Amino acid sequence: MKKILIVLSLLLSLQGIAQADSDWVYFSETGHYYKRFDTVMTWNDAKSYAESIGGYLATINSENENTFLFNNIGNITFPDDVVWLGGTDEAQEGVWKWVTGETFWDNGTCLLYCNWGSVEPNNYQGNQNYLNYNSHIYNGQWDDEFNRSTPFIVEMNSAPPVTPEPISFILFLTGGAVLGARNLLRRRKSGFLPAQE
Ligand SMILES: [Ca+2]
Ligand SMILES: [Ca+2]
Ligand SMILES: [Ca+2]
Repeated sequence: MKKILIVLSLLLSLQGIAQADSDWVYFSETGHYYKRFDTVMTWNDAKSYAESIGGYLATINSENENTFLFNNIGNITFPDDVVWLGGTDEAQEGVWKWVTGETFWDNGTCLLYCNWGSVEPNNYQGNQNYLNYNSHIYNGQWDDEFNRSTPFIVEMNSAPPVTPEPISFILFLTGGAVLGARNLLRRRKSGFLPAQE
């Protein structure tokens, strides 16, 4: 139970250091809405959260969309300089897809719109598979990054509904883990499993 409380207080303190999310901003050229969420999540959790509210991690299909997004909500300096976008090459190294399915980069060849920073995607340490703006290094150009926890941008094709705050979603995700931990403790107490610290 003590461990569960530690996990919950850590989550709440993470929420505490989060900045205010951006407002939803509307871009007339795409007819879409965009919002930066400042509760930090791994790329995969951010993707799940975006889908849970009817959107998706932002996809960028033109110079104008890129400029609009970066200048309005993508240029951040907290907790560092990284904000997730909806691209990944986790399925096949070097082949970058948008979360909406299109392949935009195939091992050095741009197939749609691309705006990589000078040495990107560099797959640093063989383990960078997630697209982001990194305003510490690049001014609106793209980087590939490790799957750490950062803010993220959600895109919606139609007007966004009122949505639950991401902290509720994190608690929902960890709810399963908490229940699992409780069951494990019960099984340990009953002698079913040896304790491993
Ligand atoms: Ca888009
Ligand atoms: Ca990669
Ligand atoms: Ca990189």
